[in-house]
Amino acid sequence: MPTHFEIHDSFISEQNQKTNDWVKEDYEHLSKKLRRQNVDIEDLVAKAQGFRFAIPSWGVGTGGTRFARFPGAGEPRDIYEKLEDCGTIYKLVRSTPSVSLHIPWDKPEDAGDLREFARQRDLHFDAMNSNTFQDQPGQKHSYKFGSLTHPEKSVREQAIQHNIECIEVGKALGSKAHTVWIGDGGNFPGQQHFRRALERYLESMREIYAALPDDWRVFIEHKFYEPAFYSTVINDWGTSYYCARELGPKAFCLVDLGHHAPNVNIEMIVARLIQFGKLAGFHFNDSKYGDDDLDSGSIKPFQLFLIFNELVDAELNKEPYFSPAYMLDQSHNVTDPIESLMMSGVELVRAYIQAHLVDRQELTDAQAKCDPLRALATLKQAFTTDVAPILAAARARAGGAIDPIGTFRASGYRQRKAEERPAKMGARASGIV
Ligand code: RM4
Ligand code: MN
Ligand code: MN
Repeated sequence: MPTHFEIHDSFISEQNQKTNDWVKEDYEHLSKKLRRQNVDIEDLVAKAQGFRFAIPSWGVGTGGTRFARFPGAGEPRDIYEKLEDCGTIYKLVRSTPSVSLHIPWDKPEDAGDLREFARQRDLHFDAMNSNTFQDQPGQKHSYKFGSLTHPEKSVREQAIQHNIECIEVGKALGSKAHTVWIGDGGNFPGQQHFRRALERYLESMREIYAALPDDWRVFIEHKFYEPAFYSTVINDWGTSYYCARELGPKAFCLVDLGHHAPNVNIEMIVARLIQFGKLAGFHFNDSKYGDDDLDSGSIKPFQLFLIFNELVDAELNKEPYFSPAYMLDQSHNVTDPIESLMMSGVELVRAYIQAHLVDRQELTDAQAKCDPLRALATLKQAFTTDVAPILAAARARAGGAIDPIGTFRASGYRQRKAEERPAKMGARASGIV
């Protein structure tokens, strides 16, 4: 068995020594500042350490666009190497103990073996993801004109069986949720009968729902367009909510940030789903124009904060059925995926902690007294507080890196992986293409 390069805990703590003193200084300063606001910084460190989110197996491979993919040296070639990279991310940031698998992209040959491999890296498996938006070699029926909503029963049946198979694989891996995103829709007016297509979706989903174990949830992921450019069957949160209600108590609505038209008020959608007890969780990413799958917090950090403001408000209010599953769903086309995922993850925790800094009493008063500027100022005060020392302390105390990207680069991990992982002839491209 060849040895695989790993970043050791001792290397991380050595690297941390370089900046430890500054972090301490900044931490003390922030601690004093927060005390004036009656906030105990230690509570926030604990909150930051408790925030957990999953890495998608497809996110550690280099992504691409419709035009090209530019693979990076040393990228993972199979699910075991992907888990190695996920383990590395977890070591450095300490907030990503789970991995979400896309089937069949990362279908394990031996689920028990993969589960053990993950366990050795302190990882476990988050939601499963089915794929009926492309055809696989040897597949009997094509999804060219749809899957769960296809007019022909045999095609729908094949797509249903695929989803049930995902649940079976997930059971063996210890997963507890299944995410269904379909690309079904039409490119031409008249191509589909809108109501009948949705009826067929529900009929198919009822069969998938029936295959869920008692302690599982199913997540419906909506998306307003792409790959269908005229109409999409599960196009918005309203449709998703309707379906989740029709299906039953184990069905919830998943929000992928990139799946909305530009300028849509996503935080309000989040609030609605919380209020209706149907928020499944998130696929975090950022976007400028469409499903760009850019890094979280890179384009609209204030929007990310406002979403977390709703989440923290629900957390503090102990809203019923509020148990969101968090995941990054991004495509890294021009960066090292490990670096992007770490930086994006830090942005999630940052928004979460900043949202905890919102003076809720002040906000409620401002709302009651119809004072919009005071309300906005209350939010802005939290959003403009630099919480970086809290995030660094949370990571470092858990054994992670003060500077995850600097430490990753200094370790030479990617170069070592480039030696260990020479390109396989005929290997399938990883990442979203
Ligand atoms: C879709 C959607 C799904 C993801 C695929 C790869 O746009 O976001 O969640 O599984 O892309
Ligand atoms: Mn997604
Ligand atoms: Mn997407």
